[in-house]
Amino acid sequence: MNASPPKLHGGDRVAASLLAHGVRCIFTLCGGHISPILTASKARGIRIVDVRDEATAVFAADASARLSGLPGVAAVTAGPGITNTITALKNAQLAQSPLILIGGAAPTALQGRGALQDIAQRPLVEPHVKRFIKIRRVRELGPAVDEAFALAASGVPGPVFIECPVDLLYDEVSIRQWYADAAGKGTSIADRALRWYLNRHVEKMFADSERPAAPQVREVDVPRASETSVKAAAAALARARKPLLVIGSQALVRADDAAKVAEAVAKLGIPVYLSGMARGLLGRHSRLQMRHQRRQALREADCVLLAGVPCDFRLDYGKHVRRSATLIAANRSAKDARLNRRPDVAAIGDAGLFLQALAQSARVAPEWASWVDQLRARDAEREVEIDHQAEKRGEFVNPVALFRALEREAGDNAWLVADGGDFVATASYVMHPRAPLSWLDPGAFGTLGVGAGFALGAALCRPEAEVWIVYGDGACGYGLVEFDTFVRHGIPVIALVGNDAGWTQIAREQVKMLHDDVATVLARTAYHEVAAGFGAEGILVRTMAEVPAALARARALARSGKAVLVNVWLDPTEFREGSISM
Ligand SMILES: Cc1ncc(C[n+]2csc(CCOP(=O)(O)OP(=O)(O)O)c2C)c(N)n1
Ligand SMILES: [Mg+2]
Repeated sequence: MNASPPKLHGGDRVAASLLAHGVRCIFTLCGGHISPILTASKARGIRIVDVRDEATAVFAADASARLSGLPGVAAVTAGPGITNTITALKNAQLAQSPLILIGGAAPTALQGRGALQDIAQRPLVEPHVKRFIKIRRVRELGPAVDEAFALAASGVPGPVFIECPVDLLYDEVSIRQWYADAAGKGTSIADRALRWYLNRHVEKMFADSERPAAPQVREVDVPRASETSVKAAAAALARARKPLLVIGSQALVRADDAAKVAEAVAKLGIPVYLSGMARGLLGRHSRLQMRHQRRQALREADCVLLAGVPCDFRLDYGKHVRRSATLIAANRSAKDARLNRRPDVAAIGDAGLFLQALAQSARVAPEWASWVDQLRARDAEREVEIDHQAEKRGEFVNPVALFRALEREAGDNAWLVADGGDFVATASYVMHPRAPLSWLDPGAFGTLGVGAGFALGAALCRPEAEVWIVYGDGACGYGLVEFDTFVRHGIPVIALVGNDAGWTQIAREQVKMLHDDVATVLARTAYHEVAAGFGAEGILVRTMAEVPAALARARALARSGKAVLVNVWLDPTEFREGSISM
């Protein structure tokens, strides 16, 4: 006898669409509202990575989007599952990272009637996403995924939310039965009216759902800067004696293009500062890349090209660039290109593609060589100062020396996730990210707590990489529980915790200005033992002498598939003196 194939339930439809869009992994924390999506995805070979906090799931989807260029996917349950994601969603929005968050919701007929976990989700989520897609019919489930994928990565990338009520996800027979039971068998007029109403409601839910529409992978809309702007920028560069290039995360949203962007930058021959996700773009040894004294270089430059970098606090709202300099801003967002300062050339479009187009027409001017040398000399001077700072010895570990050691010890395939305050800022000056996209930080939102989720996303996108989380001891507290996730899923990340027993970046200014360290003091907590408690490996380091062996051991353990936490007791340092965090 030929049994007819089982009918696809709503969860199957979502899963089939995700698969068609190339999704290989979903980050989640379970809930009855989304169970059918998880089981159906698993049945189709999509890896389900279940974490211990919904924020982690979204941070992981964010990281996976940044590294693959394809939207990352997280699924969370209705109500508190969704409210727990808000910080991570906002972080992704400000970092312009394309991700898709699938959220459960109360049954369609019970929304607003006091159902479990039922809240008005749109007003909470809508401000943080490109679109809030509310599903009302089973037939809309697959097309909603198509729409979300096209939207998330188009234009200025960002998160998209799909709200899936639970009664659209389970199989039709059960749902019809559930509504029939709810309608009861009463004979009063009210009972009959309710039955009529619910019956009509169910018919609408399943209307036209017989044959699911085939998933459609739509073209992503990639904005390109006009030819006029490319020509104007090339002409401005040709006139410049001291041009400077600053490249930010947005220039790498087309992750697969990283090598082409790097080639274009090399061809342009302009000295360059890299920030955010662009930090490893040119590898460790490029002649053109400067790492220090950016503010001074910007003041001296007569032509500044900001590729995917807005004039926000990081450029002192545009004041770092000399008034008389020609400013070229390449940005997918017209608003960001003009933020706080009107550029002479606004190239509205993908900054990476703009650099590639510009490299074809621009020519390296011979006089730039001395400008590059001048900046390089200054960079080298700063490196010598850093060496001096690394030599200082105290009772415990000097963070500058620790990162000098990590720079030597870490593999060529090291990926660095930055989560913390001063400790991380020190790393950003001392470490040389190895490859394009090999440095992940939260971005403009400055969110503490991204570490575990980012590392999870990175480790799954780059299974061959050695993933380090550079953690402040304060920051590590948010996601320490995810060592449980790393162990259960065999994710071999290495957390390097800079344990200075405090929220030092805040304490530094607070004590100086307000003479009180209240709320900034932590203990030398045994974070390595916490990780060991979850089944990972924990290593305690208290002296500089122990550092090289500890780093080597951590790498070896990670290579054998283990997650590791290295808890390093730090000495106070003046390295970050004077930098403020407001
Ligand atoms: C979610 C969140 N809460 C608070 C802050 C404010 N903040 C910025 S840096 C910092 C201190 C970080 O301490 P730690 O991670 O230990 O790094 P340290 O500065 O001590 O090296 C704090 C609390 C923030 N950026 N994000
Ligand atoms: Mg600290």
